[in-house]
Amino acid sequence: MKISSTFANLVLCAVGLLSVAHTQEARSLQKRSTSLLINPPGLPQLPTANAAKAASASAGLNLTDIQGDIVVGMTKKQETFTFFTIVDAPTFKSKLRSEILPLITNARQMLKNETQPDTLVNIAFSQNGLTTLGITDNLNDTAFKNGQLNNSQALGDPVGTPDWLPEFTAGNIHGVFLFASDTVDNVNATLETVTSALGASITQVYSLQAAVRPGNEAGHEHFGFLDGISNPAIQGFDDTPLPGQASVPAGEILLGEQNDNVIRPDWAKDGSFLVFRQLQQLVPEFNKYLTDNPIREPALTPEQGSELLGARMVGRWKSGAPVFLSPLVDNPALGANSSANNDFTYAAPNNASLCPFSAHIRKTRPRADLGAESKNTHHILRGGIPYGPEVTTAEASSNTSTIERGLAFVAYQSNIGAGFQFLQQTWANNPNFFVKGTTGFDPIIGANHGNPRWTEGNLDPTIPTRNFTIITDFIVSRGGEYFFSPSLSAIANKISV
Ligand code: N7H
Repeated sequence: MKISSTFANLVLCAVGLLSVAHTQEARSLQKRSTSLLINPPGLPQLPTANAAKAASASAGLNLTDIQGDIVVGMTKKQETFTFFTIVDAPTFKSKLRSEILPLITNARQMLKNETQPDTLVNIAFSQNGLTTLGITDNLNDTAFKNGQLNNSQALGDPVGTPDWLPEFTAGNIHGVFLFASDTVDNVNATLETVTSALGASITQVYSLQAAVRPGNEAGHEHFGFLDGISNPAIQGFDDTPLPGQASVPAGEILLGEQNDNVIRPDWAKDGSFLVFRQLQQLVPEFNKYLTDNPIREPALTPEQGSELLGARMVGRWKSGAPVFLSPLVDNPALGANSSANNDFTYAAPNNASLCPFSAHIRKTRPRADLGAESKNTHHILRGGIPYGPEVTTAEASSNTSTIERGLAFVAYQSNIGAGFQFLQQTWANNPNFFVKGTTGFDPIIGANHGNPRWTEGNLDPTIPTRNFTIITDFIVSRGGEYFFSPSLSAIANKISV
């Protein structure tokens, strides 16, 4: 990235940041004693505030300038996404600066309960939104510039996007607020504060309320699998990755940092592209498919054979234990152990008998299949959360979804083409990846425009060439948008002026 910051900009930025950080921390210091994040066994923890401070000081990363949601992962308890249109740009800018910016939560605040706010508030803008605000600089990301609707065919969504919500096809989403807390009341109160501060300068297009699943399912997505285990550690933020965790240069996630080699405007530094997708999950239909197609391993009952098929589709058991390390049955102790549950590479024996080439986690991060992890430049930081209620008994017994539920999918990266788009299009949807002719689609997220998907890749270890044809998409894209989550100084010095 080529940066041409002037001294004046830097001073403005520093002054803006200091006052913002002080206002936020003064507010939150009076408040919180418990975390607004969940911490289920098996998921990586955030670095301590001191460790992150030391790491960021040596890397020159300004954690008070980076929006907090970028670093926290899939651990929010309650979260609402509020999509909006800007109808009065001058008023919006002025309110953004005076009323909203002091509420925006930065990365450093998230590292201690005492510095966390009542409700995390983050904001991100679509290309349409930046254009509406009069920002003409090119962020140099084609996917962002064109918007997600234009990308829908390449992503494998059905032709004409019949499943997309009309709110995502109307073309008037300019931005999104993320509100996250431990209670719905906090989220709603902050949503109210923000929307009344912005008044008639925006109209709300759509809100999606999401929440951690109840009881022992906390941290598990709706199919039942522990989610958020394998997120990369950002160098300069978390310098002590867990065994098997990818450690990525900050520039893979944040614009303008090391390894972001694209030319950007200087104000874009330390922002990140936020991919949002509302991914509906057909849970009873998924379960029925597993019941109907068990792996007939002599040592297993048919129920266990169905569980094994699901685990091999994902690459992990519901507990989070990887099939590569626990090939035949689940191992909950391994799943709950974050020092061990990501400690594998698919190397030696590098074949698909332990973990299929088509498994979701092998498709989206092939580890040693590509050689050293440093050869993989396609990392994303996932920050999604489940939405919708639990499966009802009527749905379970009829094998049919009647209520919508799924994953509010969020991914951060510095380059959508190398991140989310690449994982979806070039790996998950590509039947020839990793082994030409015998791997098939990612059975979880692979998309074929609503047409049947075939998958093999040694999904059934007892019959390695068994070909599975999946007629139903267990994940249905309801649409989404590409956003840019700017640094706090960019909001202060560019977006709100
Ligand atoms: Fe995926 N699932 O429940 O099956 N994902 N995912 N994902 N995903 C992962 O490691 C799931 C989606 C990645 O480093 C796990 O956190 C579901 C999209 C990546 O080894 C589980 C949906 C994309 C990884 C799921 C969904 C990705 C990953 C294992 C949609 C990108 C890390 C737990 C409803 C295009 C791979 C974990 C690694 C892991 C599920 C979507 C990418 C259980 C249900 C759209 C990079």
